[in-house]
Amino acid sequence: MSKQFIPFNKPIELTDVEMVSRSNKFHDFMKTRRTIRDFSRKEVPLEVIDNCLRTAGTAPSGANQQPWHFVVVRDASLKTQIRIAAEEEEKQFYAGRAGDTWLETLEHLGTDAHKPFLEEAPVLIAIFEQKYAVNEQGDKIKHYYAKESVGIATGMLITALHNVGLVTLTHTPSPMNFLTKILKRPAGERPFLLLVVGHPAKDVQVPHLDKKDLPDMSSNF
Ligand code: IYR
Repeated sequence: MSKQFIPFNKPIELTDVEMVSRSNKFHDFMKTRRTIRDFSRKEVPLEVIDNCLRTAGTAPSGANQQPWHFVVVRDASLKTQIRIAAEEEEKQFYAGRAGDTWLETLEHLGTDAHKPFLEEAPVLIAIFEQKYAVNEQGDKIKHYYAKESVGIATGMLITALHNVGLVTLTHTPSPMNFLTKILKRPAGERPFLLLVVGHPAKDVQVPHLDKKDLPDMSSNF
């Protein structure tokens, strides 16, 4: 593809004071995001999910290859199939495959192999990383920094969903190959994670967690 450049119109122009205020407000809002493991069955408009996916699709990616695919699952029988397959993997995970150290590290979250949210939540978004694309001649086109790119897009998706008051669970049953089979995805794609999306169940509780303070996660020179 030949090089083509167009003018960049800076979308927002703030003073330093306005930037401080806006960054504080955004942080105050983002720190209210919590991972939720108990969902209500209340539906979510598809248009909202589509718009949040459009936001995810604005993410930067290696060579702008956009190496992601999002499968939105609302169909009850597909959700049941996913729950059955995920719980099968999770049973083995919690019965020993994880190893004692991993299970001890997880203990404070109170998770187990039981995953009712996979049927109860109105929307599951299976996120796939495209390791390569296949062109019309059938050649494989390698994607660069695919994992980093799909990770960034997923973070933006989680942020977009939080912005409309929905809650999410980043679920990573391991291994996740069953998603490729159930959702009939092509060979160049690997399941990246399963995002559970909806409204929280009534009176849901969350673990009391601390986030790192700035000095514990950043430094200045
Ligand atoms: N995938 C399992 C285990 C699990 C692993 C991590 I790392 C977590 O932060 C939470 C759970 C499960 O979903 O239960």
